Amino acid sequence: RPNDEWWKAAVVYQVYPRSFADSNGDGIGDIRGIINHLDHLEDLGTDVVWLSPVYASPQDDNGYDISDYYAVDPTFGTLQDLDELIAELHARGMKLVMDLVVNHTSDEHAWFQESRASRSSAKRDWYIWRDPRDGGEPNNWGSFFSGSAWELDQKTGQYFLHLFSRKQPDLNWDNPEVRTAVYQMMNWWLDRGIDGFRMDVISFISKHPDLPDGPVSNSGMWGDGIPFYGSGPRVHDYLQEMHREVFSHRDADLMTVGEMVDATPERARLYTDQTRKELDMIFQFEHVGLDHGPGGKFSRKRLDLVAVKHSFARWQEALADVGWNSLYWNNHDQPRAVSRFGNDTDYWYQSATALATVLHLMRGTPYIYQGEELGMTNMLFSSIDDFRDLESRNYYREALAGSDGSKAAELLAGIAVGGRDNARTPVQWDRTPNAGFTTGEPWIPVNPNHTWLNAEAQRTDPGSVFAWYRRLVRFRHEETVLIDGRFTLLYPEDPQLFAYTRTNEDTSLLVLANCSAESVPLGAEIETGWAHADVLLNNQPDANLAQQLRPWEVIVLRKR
Ligand code: TEU
Ligand code: CA
Repeated sequence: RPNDEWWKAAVVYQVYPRSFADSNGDGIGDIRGIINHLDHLEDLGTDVVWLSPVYASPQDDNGYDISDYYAVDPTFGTLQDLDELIAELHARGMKLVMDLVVNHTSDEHAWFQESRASRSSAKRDWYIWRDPRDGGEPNNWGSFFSGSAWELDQKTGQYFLHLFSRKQPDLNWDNPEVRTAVYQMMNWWLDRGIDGFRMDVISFISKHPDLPDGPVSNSGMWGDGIPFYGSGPRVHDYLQEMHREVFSHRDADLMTVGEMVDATPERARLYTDQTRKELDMIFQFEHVGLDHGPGGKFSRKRLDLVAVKHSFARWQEALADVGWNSLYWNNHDQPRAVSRFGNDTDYWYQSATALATVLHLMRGTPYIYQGEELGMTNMLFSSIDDFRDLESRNYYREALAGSDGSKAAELLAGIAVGGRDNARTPVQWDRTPNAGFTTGEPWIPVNPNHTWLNAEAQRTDPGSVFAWYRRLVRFRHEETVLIDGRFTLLYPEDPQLFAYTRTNEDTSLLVLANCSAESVPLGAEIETGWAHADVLLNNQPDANLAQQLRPWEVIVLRKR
């Protein structure tokens, strides 16, 4: 019987294929490009690769709009390339987790084509169709990508629901045929040898049957439907059914992680309690929302470290005895951590390593997003034409419409800091003109700092961000206290220090990070209590507890 909780000692590396490595010069990353860079992933110590979607797709949302779940998009390669990737990863002791995007499909999926063909279509009920209300949208829900969440189909006179773009119609999970078709597809992929799924917005699959209007905030005109589809009425039934139909009879080391925008610690306990047989872990959004301003992700406010610490501590405690956390700063939807939470100018190395450390040594499975292990930074996009992401472009268009244009610069500045394209600039492999990403024209600009910030420069440098991540990954593999140790937050109200202990019967770790650009004195209790402890990690030479923690200094100590 395999160790069914192996993923507690694992580190996951996310590949966003479009931006990882291009093997054929068309400017878009592809599966062959990933195969060519497996040494990098292996050197890091990666246990699991999470691959963002490579399925057939019109690429309206870079593959999160799937038109055929059983095919690889020619942009990324072929099914044979994918089989080769699976085999190569397995040969190196790594696993492959695929993205599962089943809250919605592409509007170009055959299911939707059939569904929209007529009101009497056998697949009409596979999607969420409603008659107009007072000649307009069936309810007030807004889409995540601006505008209404409803689109009128002229031919049949009904609206279909799309929580994301109008090219991403929502599936109707209340229809059992839909669920059977999804489970069949999942089984097909697991039979092909993949090791699990990252489930896109999976907590949105069960909508309140009445689809009531949602609350409208003062900043927007559309209502928020999350109260009626975030962890909706039947979501646990569906996940338990999925477990029975897909996972329960498999005797392999699989893992599942569900993306949940609406997650709370209480909900997370239900989703990840192993006895309930739903998911292994979830992605929650609390810590990445703390710098959102009143107008949302594109209007940011100053980050309050105390709030970040309290948030993490709450999740650590809530999932201490039941369930499990996933730990992340970054993914393909979030700005770069070192620019957002750290200091990418004066303390780039120090803050990248300090942030990595406080995250990785908590209880949970750490996720590294491509380029994070190099300390890649946000891109200073200066023109709306440089943005590729439909979320940013739609937001800009909608916010600018009706205004006299004077808001343009302010809007652009908000998108430049908060937009998803920050995470999507090409991985910086070397210092050559396109950073070794492509020999052609990259689909999105390469960050000019690749001349000094790149994998080639870091791979052999023991003082690099990459080397630091490698140490953290090894630590996760070797230290059981990271898995079973109790978490205790220290100095909870301190606005600069992020400090905590992890303790089990054998050992105690102290993580001390100065998350600021000023020096911080340490209390006497640390100096006396930990004076004889071993220094396991320190991102600056000569740790000295009697003195101050230098800007963005992190120290990890062990007592037995
Ligand atoms: O994202 C879900 C989601 O709601 C957000 O995090 C989203 O990225 C957006 O920025 C909200 O403002 C998932 C995927 O990770 C994302 O890439 C997709 O665009 C989205 O679902 C639709 O499939
Ligand atoms: Ca390519």
